[in-house]
Amino acid sequence: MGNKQTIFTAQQLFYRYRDLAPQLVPLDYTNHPDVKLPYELIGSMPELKDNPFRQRIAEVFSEDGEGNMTLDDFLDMFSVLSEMAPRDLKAYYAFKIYDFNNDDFICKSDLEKTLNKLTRNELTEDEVRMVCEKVIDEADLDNDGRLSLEDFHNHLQRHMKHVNSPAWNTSVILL
Ligand SMILES: [Ca+2]
Ligand SMILES: [Ca+2]
Repeated sequence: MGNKQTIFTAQQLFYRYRDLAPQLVPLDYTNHPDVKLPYELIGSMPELKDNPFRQRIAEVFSEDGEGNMTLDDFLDMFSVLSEMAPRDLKAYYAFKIYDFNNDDFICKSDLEKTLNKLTRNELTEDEVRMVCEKVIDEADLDNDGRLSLEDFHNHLQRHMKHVNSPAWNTSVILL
């Protein structure tokens, strides 16, 4: 994600949603049809297909938590992925995406999974462990060994000066 993201109107997004499965999605939404598109279709979209977090992104934005998306889920996801979305909102969702076990904290195992995905498994186990320890060491302000949303937020704030670097865009916030 990041960098150049086209901004879509809600109507354009509706048609993109519908084009994924025209046989499932009616043109008329006035009666709020109970439609969900399976993750396989969502994850294959050009915006997501190369993103190592595509499944997590879809899970976080889907009401069922499994990546199957209603039109509303889909619109929410694109509004956060849009380059117009406020950075705080992106940070909030990045936190949720990294929180693999959904317990509202990024613990060491969440961070290891995050790092493995960010680096596409190019680091050794020891390297991953070292980086995770360093991040927790730096960011865990209340010393409970895991990152709350607040810890995460403060950590990002302190790195804001690098905000325009490509590394920041692709790694700290992947949305
Ligand atoms: Ca967690
Ligand atoms: Ca903490």
